[in-house]
Amino acid sequence: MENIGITVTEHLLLHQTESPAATGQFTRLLTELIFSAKIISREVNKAGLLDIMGLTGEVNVQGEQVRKLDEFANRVLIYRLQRSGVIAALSSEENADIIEVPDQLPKGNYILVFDPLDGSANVDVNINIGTIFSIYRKKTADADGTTEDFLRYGYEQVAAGYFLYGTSTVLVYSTGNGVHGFTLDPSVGEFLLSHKNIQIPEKGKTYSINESNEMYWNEQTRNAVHYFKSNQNERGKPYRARYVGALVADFHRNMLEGGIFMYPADMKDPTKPRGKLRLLCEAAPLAFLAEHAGGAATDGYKRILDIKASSLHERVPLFVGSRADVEMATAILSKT
Ligand code: P6P
Repeated sequence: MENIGITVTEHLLLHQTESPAATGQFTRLLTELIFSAKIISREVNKAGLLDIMGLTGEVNVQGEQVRKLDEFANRVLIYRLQRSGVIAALSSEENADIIEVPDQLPKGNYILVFDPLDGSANVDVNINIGTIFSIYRKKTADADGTTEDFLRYGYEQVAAGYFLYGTSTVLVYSTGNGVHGFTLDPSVGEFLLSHKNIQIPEKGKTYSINESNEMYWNEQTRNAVHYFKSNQNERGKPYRARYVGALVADFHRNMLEGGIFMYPADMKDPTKPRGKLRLLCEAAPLAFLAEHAGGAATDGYKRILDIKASSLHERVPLFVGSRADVEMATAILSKT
């Protein structure tokens, strides 16, 4: 019989014994994330045809303009995951505080952090955007999750992943037992295994950074970026610069082809001295994936997964991707 593809549920069942996180509850959680992504993907793919592009006129907790698709994606994820029966509480990049599960709905032991639509400024110009998720087990005794349940070390994650809405819709996730990619087949409405056991090349060929921030970097950061502009990559050729403006898109390319994504600390906004990216809903889940694919992730000095969140929306510098490239950048950045 021709290969009709392996679904996410089938893949989880095949690996269930190997992944402590892949219990029935976890399968339920992932199923609701996948359902949410299918709904978001449908709207993203017709954003140009509906009055769903553009801004809502509101500003979120990050001080960022909220786009209609941001808000839509956030509502879908909150609604679906609150009804999954396996969640104790949620935290969204769009919401200042944690989101509880209403008492009339069944609760579970998982804690979920997500960025509903990362890079959403790209929607209006038809460039890739993504959803990032990070999963912990509740550690407090109450049935309801508390903020304390979210202030965790990245290494405590039981799973992490992202959906990338682009030329196709892709799911990449790990429960700590390899990193696996699935591509949505719209004709059957299923994510089918397309990238089994992703291994990020030890040394990449691409560096990704917003170089317009150079005037705001310190000297070590300039030196680290200069390294990638003036040295050869793993193929003995100059590194190439690629920057989409959507973290998930840049990260996904570097995961498959090798490379380093950098968002250093900068003094562009004195209120954000540790840079723009968020630890809990961006850096920690992508660091989890990078490491389980053989890559690395630091804040320029220490392993991202060894950082304990001190607040829900804590920001952190991020250097993530091919291990040799991240180690080189970190060595240069750590020089005093
Ligand atoms: P800048 C999108 O807002 C985001 O959080 C990431 O997806 C992206 O990599 C980064 O910010 C882009 O930031 O400052 O380069 O526009």
